[in-house]
Amino acid sequence: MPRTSKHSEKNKNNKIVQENEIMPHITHRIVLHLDMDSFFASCEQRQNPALFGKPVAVCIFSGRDSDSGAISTANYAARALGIKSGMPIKMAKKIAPQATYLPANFALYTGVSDSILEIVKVHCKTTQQASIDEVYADITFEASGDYRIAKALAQTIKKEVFEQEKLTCSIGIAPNKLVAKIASDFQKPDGLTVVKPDEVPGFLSPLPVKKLLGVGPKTESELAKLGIESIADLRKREMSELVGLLGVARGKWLYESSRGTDAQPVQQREMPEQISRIATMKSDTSDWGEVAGFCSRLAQDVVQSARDEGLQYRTASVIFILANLKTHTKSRSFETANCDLTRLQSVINELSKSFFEENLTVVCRRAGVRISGLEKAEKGKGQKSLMEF
Ligand code: TTP
Ligand code: MG
Repeated sequence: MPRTSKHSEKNKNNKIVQENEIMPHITHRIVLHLDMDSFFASCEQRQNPALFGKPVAVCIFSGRDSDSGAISTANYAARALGIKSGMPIKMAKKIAPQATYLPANFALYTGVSDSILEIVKVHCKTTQQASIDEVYADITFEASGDYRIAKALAQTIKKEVFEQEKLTCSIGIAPNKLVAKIASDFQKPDGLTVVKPDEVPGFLSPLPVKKLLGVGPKTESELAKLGIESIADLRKREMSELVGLLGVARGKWLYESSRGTDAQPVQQREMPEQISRIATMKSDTSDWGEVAGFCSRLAQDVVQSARDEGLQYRTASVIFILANLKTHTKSRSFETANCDLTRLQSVINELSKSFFEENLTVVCRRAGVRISGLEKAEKGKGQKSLMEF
């Protein structure tokens, strides 16, 4: 049987992973997770105060026709009308024709994201940016292991974010990243939720399993078939049962997660060497224009990922996987790094055209885009190129 007594769970949650030599009395970590509220939509509202109180949705237009694409995010007034991230723009407009629909302005969001990270860094030595609008900080030292000091620190950060950026965020504080992230989402918007080590089981128990990282709609419905709906339900199951259902890695992860156990340290992710997207085309083709168009759409995703990570590229490559499964790659490097989508798309055009002119008989089945020679966008310098959206 899995260990479910409160005592054993508390011991697990209190487990210290990084030795703390300076403050040996600290027996557990304190992790802060900050997540901006309806981030893109809030940035837009801030730029145009007339939108305050009204439903606003930010759209990523695919360009196929005037309304094709998906909702990136919606403010809370638009969410109350039923608009959600990922919903087709056309569907959202049917549900809520009165809402304001705006195109995404990534340069604006990236700039704000940088400023938020700077505010957190002023107060916390160890930070990890997890996405464009969320950051973790290990505040064990800053709070001297005391949750009251941790809470005051979070209040200071929230105040500074609001004063400097005129935006609200939600913060979670807990003994690890897993629980801190769930806590930041617990009282959105403008929330602050503190979960002390002995409160972890009680905090998690009533929540639906989808709150755990890695539980998407598919896993959620598989678990529901077994009568597992809440995290408390999940905790009653043997590890072997979860491993049988979800495989070793995910089964173990869920078993540990349901107990609020997460040993991952807060650390700045290492810079990736490359970012790429490869996909299969609807039908095989020898038409360079078709391949280039396909890759140009993938390029939007590649550039977005790079921007989310605050990265710029020096080298752009197009990958052609032929019907005979042979792979060919064509690349071009630049003197300067930037994160310009137009530059990437024009290279894709040139490289695709020259590849098909040099290889008249090839038939392409899959194609992709890769950026490499990545470097951090420097503030000021890098910002300029990020603006070139
Ligand atoms: P989230 O933090 O997931 O969402 P949010 O900040 O809009 O709202 P919440 O108050 O619930 O935190 O994502 C941050 C930004 O990432 C969001 O503003 C827009 C973008 N995003 C997408 O473009 N597509 C998506 O499907 C999601 C979930 C987010
Ligand atoms: Mg957010």
